Formats: sequence, C-alpha cells, structure tokens
Amino acid sequence: MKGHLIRLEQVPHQGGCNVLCYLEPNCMSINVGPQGESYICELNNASDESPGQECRSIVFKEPIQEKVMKDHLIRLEEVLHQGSCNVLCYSEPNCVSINVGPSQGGNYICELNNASNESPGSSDLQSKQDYTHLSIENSCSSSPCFNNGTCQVGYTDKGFRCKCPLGFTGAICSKACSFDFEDGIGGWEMIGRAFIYQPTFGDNPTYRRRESANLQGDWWIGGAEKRPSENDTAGVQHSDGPDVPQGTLTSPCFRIVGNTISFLIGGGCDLGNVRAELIVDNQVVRNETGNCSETMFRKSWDVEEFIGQYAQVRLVDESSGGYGHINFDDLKGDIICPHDLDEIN
Ligand SMILES: [Ca+2]
Ligand SMILES: [Ca+2]
Repeated sequence: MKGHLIRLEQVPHQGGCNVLCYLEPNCMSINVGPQGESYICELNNASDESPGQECRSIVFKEPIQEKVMKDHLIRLEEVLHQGSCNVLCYSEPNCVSINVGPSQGGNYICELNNASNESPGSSDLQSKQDYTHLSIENSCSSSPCFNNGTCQVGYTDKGFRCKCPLGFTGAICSKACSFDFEDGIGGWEMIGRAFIYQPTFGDNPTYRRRESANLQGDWWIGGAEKRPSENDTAGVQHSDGPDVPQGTLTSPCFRIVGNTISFLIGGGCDLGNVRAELIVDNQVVRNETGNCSETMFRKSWDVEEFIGQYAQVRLVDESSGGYGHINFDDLKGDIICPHDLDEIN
C-alpha cells in the first residue's frame, strides 16, 4: 500500500507492527519489511478493501448551550476559535462530539469525546455554565461493529467503519480469525463427515477412561469425538464410528509474520492418512501428525521462509481404520489475521 502512510516505526518482530496498527485509530493496514535484525513497520490510513475511504464526512447537529458530555473525553486542547474544535474532532477518527468553553487566556477549551448524546449507554448531558455541546450525526449509535470492534463515524458510504480487534476482520468485524476453537469453528471450512461434530467440548476421552486430550481451554478438534455442546452427553464418539468418517477441515487465511507456528496435535500417527498440513500458495509445505494417543502434544513448524505470505492449515483424515482420526487445538505463534483479509477469504 503506497501513498497512505501515517507513520513509520522500527519493530523487533513483524507481529509488533499489527499491534501498533491496532493502537493507532487511523491505521487500516500495514506494510512490513526487514531491516537488519529488525523490521520496518509502515502504518497506512487505507486498506486494499477501502481505497480512498480514509476521507471522513461528518455533520454537526445544532449546538446545545450550557451543556457538556462527561466521562467520554479522548483529548483536551486549547484553541483560538470555537470552530477549530470542530476541525480537531474531524481529524480524530473516534471523536463524535465536542464540548467548547472559555479558557482563562481568552481562548477556548476544546474537549473531544468518543460518545455523542445518541450513543448507547451514554449518560445525559450535564449542565456547565458558558459551555456548548455539539454532537455529530452518529451512524454508530446502533452499534454496528461486532466483537468489540470500534465504530468510527463518517467513513465509507455506510457512514461508519469498524476498526476490528486482533482476531477479527471484515467490514463489521463479524469474521473470526480464531485458531483455538473457544468461540466455535471460527471460519474453518469442512469437507466430508470427519469433522461435523466439531469443536468438541471438554476432555471427552477421559469420560471413556481414556488418556486426557490435553486440550487448551474448553474446546478442541477431536476427530473421533461427538460433544458439540456442553449439554451433550460426555464421552460419546462420532456416530459413524470413531475412525470411519473421512474429510478435511481448513482454517481461514492468516498471514505469517515470523519464524514459528505451533499447535496441539494428537490422534493417529500415520502421516500418510491423518495429519495437519500447512498450505502456502496452494502448495502443502509442512505436515505433522499425532502420536497414536488421544493426548495432544505441542509441535511446531519453522516458517521463516514464508514470512509475509498468506497461509492456511488443513486437517486431513483419509483413514477409516485404527487411529484414523486427528485431534487439533490452539494454533498460534507468528501469525496474524490482518485487516485486509477480506479479499483473500
Ligand atoms: Ca481450545
Ligand atoms: Ca477417519
């Protein structure tokens, strides 16, 4: 992305650039490149999916005299003219209302707020002598951004844009980029019947007096298991038979930003039949299998040669025989679900 640079920083790891972008309200995409032992991080105010949409258009409503919005302050500035406060609000993507009042030197106090009098949960305006409150027409008042995304008023033809927290993407942050299954299947796509009951709740094998799955959190992919909700009976296995069904389960796209990806893997141990694959550029570039035990162990892939590229993990079950299933959980490491993911998905 060129021509939309906000700021340039040096970071020790590529993933650090994504965090900087998340913390910068104007940042909608990043460019990362190597520089010696560290990385150059460019923060941009536009992304592939929103070319030119960095322009903000806001409309102030009628001033309300002798009132202020409290407890939603982003920033306080002193300005020469009352109108300058409107401009500061325009330039601050999270600003949706202002309070303007006199300062001692004859200038004005300008308070930028991240709530307007239409914002859900915002308290009523409070009286304050000589102050004026102005809210902008607030297209975020219906809370259109999912998953704690920050709604910013005045962008795109919808009148708002969502700045998504790490792990979510899409115009309204509704697409999960989840790799630990604690919030469901998180955009993983299945083919065949092997994974139809996933994710599985709890340490299901132990209810059959088998070894622990060593899962992360409460949810995992247990190819032989069938406990798709907490209310389902514990210990039950896939109704086709624990090893009979075959199929694949493929992760959402992510971006490799460092040297290592790791994950928990268990179940079968025949790499030719049951495995996890790393796919880059439509090629299987890494694979790994379990230990012929329900217990998952953490294993990792060195992915330094793929830094900067998009990738997916695919779980493959091509077996109907003994230990013909794969267990998997908690894919993590030097990967991000970037803001500009939609076109890839
Ligand atoms: Ca998990
Ligand atoms: Ca199978």
